[in-house]
Amino acid sequence: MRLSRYFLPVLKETPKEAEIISHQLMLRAGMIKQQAAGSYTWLPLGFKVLNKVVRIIEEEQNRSGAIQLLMPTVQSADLWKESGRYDAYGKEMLRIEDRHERQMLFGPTNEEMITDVFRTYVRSYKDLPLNLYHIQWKFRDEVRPRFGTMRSREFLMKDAYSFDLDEAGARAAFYRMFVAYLRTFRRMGLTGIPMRADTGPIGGDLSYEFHVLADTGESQVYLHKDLAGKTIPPIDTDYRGDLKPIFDDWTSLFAATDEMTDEAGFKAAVPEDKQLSARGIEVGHIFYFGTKYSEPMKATVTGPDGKDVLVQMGSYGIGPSRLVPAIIEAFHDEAGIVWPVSVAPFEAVVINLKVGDAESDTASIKLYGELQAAGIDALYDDRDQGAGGKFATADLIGIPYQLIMPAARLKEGMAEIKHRKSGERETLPIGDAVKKLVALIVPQRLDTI
Ligand code: P5A
Repeated sequence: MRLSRYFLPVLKETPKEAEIISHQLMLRAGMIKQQAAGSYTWLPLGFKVLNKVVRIIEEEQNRSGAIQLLMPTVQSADLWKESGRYDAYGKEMLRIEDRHERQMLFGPTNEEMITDVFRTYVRSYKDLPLNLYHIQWKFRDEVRPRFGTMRSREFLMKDAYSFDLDEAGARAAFYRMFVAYLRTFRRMGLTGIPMRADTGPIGGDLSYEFHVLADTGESQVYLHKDLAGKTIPPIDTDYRGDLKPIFDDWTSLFAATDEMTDEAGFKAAVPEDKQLSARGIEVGHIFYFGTKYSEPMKATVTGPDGKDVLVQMGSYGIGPSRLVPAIIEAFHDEAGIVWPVSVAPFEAVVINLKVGDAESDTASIKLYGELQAAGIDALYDDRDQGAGGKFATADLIGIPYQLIMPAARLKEGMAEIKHRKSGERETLPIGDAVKKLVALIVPQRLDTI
């Protein structure tokens, strides 16, 4: 992408309405624009990051055996009356009436609709286990939408739904998704810490929220220190085998939100030198709720003995549009965002310091082309403006590597690579720059952990 032809409305000033750093930086870096309370346009740079987050989620969901489909945003109230949640959901649900005066709603979640899909097609236990997911916009009329896309009214969710014959099968599905979540967050450079949590309006008795630690987090969380940097054991690429040991290992260490414990309970459970009381951002939430929906909606399969049994269900949510600011909360400095390579809007930027100078233009365009040919997601800053502004933009929008050729260096056949994270600059022959960047970038894509 040539920056002179891109749409990147960066702001010089920090907007006053933004209280937390991620919201400030998303506005300043031209990633989002507010349209109404809790509703945002994803501008090109923001949309590019959102898509990278979504892609990682898809890869890990697919790898775990979940199958992607797409359900509508607007739902019929009838399904929700069947499950009994139409009245129970309250004011968070945006209720709509169509021209025929039929009651509709903008979906806050999809347990009812997926149960309807399931009961329409699945008849036999032989079709189980099944896990279906989609990535679709949701609407919740939050009392306090705030912090930009962190808590918005319209937001993107990955929601998966598992169907099993019995509780043992449902638990195995739960463990599979649990491990997929650990891996998903790790691939974004984060440690997603599972916490016992309240099930709220989704229901059931088993649920874990995944939190990323950040000072600006909305939740108070209490955890065993060792969870913060815990490793995830390698698994079979297709998730065969028993994943309960990984679940047990991660959940044996204390971690809970303040909905589930208080300071006293926490201090009784964890040795003093291992206590970590912190703020957390909830980036995912997984539930096992058995027959809560299959029973009222009559979703059954024929079991091995020929008798009908209610299907056992769980649901598993991740908020991609919340993850983007959560990642920024974790990775930024005074100059701006410091994206991990795996979700960076561009992996490298070629900064032409002398646009219009034949030598500089030729060298920059050549390097930009070579980076693209090598599969690097590259940006070319070909704007006719001063070096200071170019460096400031590259730092602000957080591109992990900047490739620059100051005029004096160019004459010697040399270029510089600036590492956004450390600030380190290294000088190398222009001919080695692309190879060097590929060697730096490719392992950090984390697509094979
Ligand atoms: C699980 C999937 C559910 O809705 N039903 C389907 C279950 N869970 S949840 O915890 O209510 O939401 C799942 C994740 O969605 C994100 N999220 C939000 N993101 C931005 N703004 C919001 N207002 C918002 N509400 C929920 C969170 O990441 C949450 O973990």
